[in-house]
Amino acid sequence: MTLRTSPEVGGMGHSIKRKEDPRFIRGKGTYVDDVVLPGMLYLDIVRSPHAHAKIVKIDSAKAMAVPGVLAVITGQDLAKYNLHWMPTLMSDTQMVLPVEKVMYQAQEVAAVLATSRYAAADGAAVVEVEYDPLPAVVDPHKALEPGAPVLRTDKKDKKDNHIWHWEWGDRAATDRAFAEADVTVKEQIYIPRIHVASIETCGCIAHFDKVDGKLTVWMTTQAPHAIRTVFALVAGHVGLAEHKIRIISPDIGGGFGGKVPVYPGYVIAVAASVLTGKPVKWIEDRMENLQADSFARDYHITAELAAKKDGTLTALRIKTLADHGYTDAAANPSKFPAGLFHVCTGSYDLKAAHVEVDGVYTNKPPGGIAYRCSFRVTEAVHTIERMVDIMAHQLGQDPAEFRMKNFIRPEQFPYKSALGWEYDSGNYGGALQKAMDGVGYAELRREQAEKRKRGELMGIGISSFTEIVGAGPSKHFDILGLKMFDSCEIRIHPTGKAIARFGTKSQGQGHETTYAQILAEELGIPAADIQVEEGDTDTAPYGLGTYASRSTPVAGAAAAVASRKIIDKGRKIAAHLLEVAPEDLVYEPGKFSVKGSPNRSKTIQDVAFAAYTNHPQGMEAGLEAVSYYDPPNLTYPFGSYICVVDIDKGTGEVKVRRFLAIDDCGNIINPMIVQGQVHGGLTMGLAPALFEEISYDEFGNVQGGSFIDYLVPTAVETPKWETGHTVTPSPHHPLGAKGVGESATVGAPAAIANAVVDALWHLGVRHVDIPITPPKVWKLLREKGVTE
Ligand code: MCN
Ligand code: CUN
Repeated sequence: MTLRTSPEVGGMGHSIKRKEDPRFIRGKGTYVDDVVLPGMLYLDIVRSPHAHAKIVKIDSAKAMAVPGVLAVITGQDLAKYNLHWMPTLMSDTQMVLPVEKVMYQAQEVAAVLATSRYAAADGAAVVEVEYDPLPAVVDPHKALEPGAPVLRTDKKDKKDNHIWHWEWGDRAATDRAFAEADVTVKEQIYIPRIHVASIETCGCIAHFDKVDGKLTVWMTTQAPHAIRTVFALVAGHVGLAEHKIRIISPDIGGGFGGKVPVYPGYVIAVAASVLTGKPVKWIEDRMENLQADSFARDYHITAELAAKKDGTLTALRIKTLADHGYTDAAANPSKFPAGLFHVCTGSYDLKAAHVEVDGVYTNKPPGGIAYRCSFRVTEAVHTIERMVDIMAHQLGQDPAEFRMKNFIRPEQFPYKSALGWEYDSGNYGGALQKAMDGVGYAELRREQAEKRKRGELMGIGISSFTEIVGAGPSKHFDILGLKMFDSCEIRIHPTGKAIARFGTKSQGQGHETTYAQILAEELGIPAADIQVEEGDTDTAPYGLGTYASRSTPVAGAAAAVASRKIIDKGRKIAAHLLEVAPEDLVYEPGKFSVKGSPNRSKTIQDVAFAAYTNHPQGMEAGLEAVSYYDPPNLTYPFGSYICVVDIDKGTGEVKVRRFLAIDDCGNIINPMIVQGQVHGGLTMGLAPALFEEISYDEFGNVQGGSFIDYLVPTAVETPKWETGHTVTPSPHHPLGAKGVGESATVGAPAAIANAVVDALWHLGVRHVDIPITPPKVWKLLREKGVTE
């Protein structure tokens, strides 16, 4: 049997010759798409051309006549097992396959099961579906108007398209502060719908073994344990109990938040495997991935900021419409339907703030997942950084000085924000100063003034963001009731080598390296002697997975705590070997020695051997520990980014000339990995700032559903990133570390947008919505009377 790589399923052509790769073991691939099992069947999915339509009839006859096609699965088939609907992570409901109507273009309508990928595709092409189109609701504002068609007719008592209202903060105090303010600014900000475009699309191989009654699913998931539990809860009634489900998440080719939800394809593959007893593979192609998987952002924001004459900020007021598509499938902690959006006071000492968000149904794919953003933090950062910039310009003050004046000062930490967060540590002025020195801020401003005289358009944009990552303290954070702790289990073998397993799941962040480093530092065992494993629910301890940059803040802390448990036991064993009291020993990584006689010592390897060969009587043998770490607080990484742009008056093109990112993620475990995370994150921040958007026409037809018009930046469009850091440790994390995986994506778009507006402010431009494309800028320039 040949390897099935993406090109043959219409993927983006990343055909790596993995047959020669020694890691590739038949049936145990490194990527989900590599898993090849004997007798494997393939799924292809029939998708709706309509955004909203009744399904009148599905005719499978022609498809069944295609050689190799075994079955056409419809919603009616799943309904027999009550599997046609499933819960979303936000306790809403979504269709696996529709019975009555479809709710967005490219929604799954039926699935074709066949003996080859080709036969499945040929079958899917000839399934005949008769639709009765219904009016599509595309604009979330219109969705809320009286008389708008009610979309969720499956919900008996639902009379409108409003999902939830959520608000936070002191409304009265905020209103008062606005009434008393000398200056206020107000802006409409739209943060468009975008899509994670990870290298590998989503997919799985589900294998139900009829002999032992066990289901194994190789799956592109960022949260294997949570998925196992969800599967058990959803399919328990058809006999899938949790101990009979094994989720394996191998290399998944990038996650970025898009591989947190459960997609219908997974469920159909599982159902098909349970029914046939054969392994069933489902891998989406690129267009399916872009058009039908969960999206991010899509926030329509009205923001207001108040200040005193001297430029002291006083209050923030925000109202937001959140377009969730046809179901609220956000991957947010249960308590927070708008995620952590209420970190929107950012890096500034604002005394009053109030934020409201309303979730709305429309005829679009479900969401919103985060896309390299800790639960709506990108939206929050973009809003506050744009607003602060507008206020600074409005007051005629330098945006850097203005920020310096309004930052939360280092001595104010731990700082309680007006919206209730307790920021653990920060030095915002330090990071901004370092960025300003690094780019030569004063000189750039001089250059800008000169260029402006000559009519050239150059802008300097700043983003001094505060992130909030590491969910989370279990008293506030859960997903579907599962508390958001995370875990590390360490076993030291008799010869002093170790295996450590985690509840998280790397998608390219290098956990194998950085976790081994943490353990090596704590235990004094060389990193090369430590095997790090994640992503197999049969072996790894339970954890909530990798997203929201929580691995270092939570599982990284668990690694330190579990190591320290090992050391505690090791100390007793060493004391026994050295015939002294445990208190008489001093520990340095890898070695216990007697106080005052450093020559009398035992290494961690001596201790490990003794734990199995010569442990003290009365003590349990072995050297193992596990930690389920519940962080006392989130971590608040931050940074200051400065972007310099030149705008071409003829074409409207924005050229990022320089971009300097100063990040602070507390103590750094691995500088190279952190730099890599920042580089990747910056490119993923550039993308929505200048290129990426998924929009819909009035009928709900997706625009931007392929790489022809969903513009992912390549190396050509990406500037040379300059990076640096400051170090402000987290006071509550055992290693003083904060997360960093999303900082750059969160912080970068505002720096770019601010730079563009900075270049155009003197022309009367106050705000430009991202993506800031050449046609948008060209049109704006012409409106302002600028010609070449
Ligand atoms: N790190 C470090 N020192 C610190 C903080 C982090 O050395 N003070 C290292 C960590 O040990 C880890 C990496 O940096 O190896 C990222 O750590 P962390 O910030 O804890 O984030 P996670 O590991 O939880 O990764 C999640 C984050 C998210 S949510 C998205 S989205 C994203 C991101 O990581 N998706 C990615 N970066 C990605 N990078 C790749 N290659 N692929 C993805 O899908
Ligand atoms: Cu926010 S996208 Mo990441 O959390 O997987």
